[in-house]
Amino acid sequence: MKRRKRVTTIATVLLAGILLACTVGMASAHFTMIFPSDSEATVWDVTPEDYIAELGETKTVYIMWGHPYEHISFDMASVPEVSVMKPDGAVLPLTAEEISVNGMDEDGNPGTFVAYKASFTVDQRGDSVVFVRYEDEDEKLTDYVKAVIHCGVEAWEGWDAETGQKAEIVPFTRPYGLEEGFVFTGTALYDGNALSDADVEVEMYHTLDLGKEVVETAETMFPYDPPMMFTRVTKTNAAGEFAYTLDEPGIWFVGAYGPEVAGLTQRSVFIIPVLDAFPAEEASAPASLAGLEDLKSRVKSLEDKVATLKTPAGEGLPGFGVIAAIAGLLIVVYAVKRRKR
Ligand SMILES: [Cu+2]
Repeated sequence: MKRRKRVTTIATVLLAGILLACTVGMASAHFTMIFPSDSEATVWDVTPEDYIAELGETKTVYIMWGHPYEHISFDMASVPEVSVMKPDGAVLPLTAEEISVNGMDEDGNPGTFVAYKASFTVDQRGDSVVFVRYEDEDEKLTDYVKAVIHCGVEAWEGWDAETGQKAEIVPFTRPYGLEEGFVFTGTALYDGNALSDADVEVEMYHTLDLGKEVVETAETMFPYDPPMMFTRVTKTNAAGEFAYTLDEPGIWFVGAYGPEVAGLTQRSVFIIPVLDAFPAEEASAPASLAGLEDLKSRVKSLEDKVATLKTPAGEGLPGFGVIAAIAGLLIVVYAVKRRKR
């Protein structure tokens, strides 16, 4: 018995050591980011509105490689293949041009990183699907990434298009007009077939300052496993379907891990911009609630006053004090009702 316990303890210590070694330097997941930002200088200030285009507008998408949640950047190790599928289904290959973007490396040092950009003109109303294939030998990943650029009132055509990539997420949920707290659902495909029982990682993008702050908070609050807050995980069912609640406004990444081919894991990624709650919640709500409580307590004290003023039975008409108190009570009740509306 004793010996068995000792063996178990040694095994536990060894396992803990191995786990720790794995965790160091491996924080959240790598993702290929497709950001249709306003300019090269403001590439990181991407908003959900950047995924909206006007007819005739030239959109430039910036393609970066890194950990979106922590705002950690890595050089892109190969040239990404970039294309756009127009609302009518026509596919246009785009030219990827190398750029360098400012960022922060794994160790928290500022630096510049190899990234790419590509442009196209939005010449049809509807949804243009930008799709990218990027191979990273170091990370042993091939990413097949999609982002939707929407154009036109009620022109909700094309967002669920299949581009025919080797690995691909096809959404059930229209990926725009989504608010924080909405659920995103889709199917992961590999070679055109359902990718069943696959890990799906879900991660939100942060700007540099916000990323640093939120990572620090997570490390303080969840020291036993901070990355569990950076990268959320769900799975696909037998039909390749998955669902996840996107609970904060911002740019989200959803990636389904497919099979390994020649040592590289084939992953499909979908990028989803999420808006603030609409309509905006009233900031004054707590204040008016406090006011309501105050009125309630005043009603209560007036009720008490009326009770004490009440004349004993058979002693004639109630006095002036009672009438004044009742009148006061009615005014307060009226005020409360108005506030409640
Ligand atoms: Cu990573």
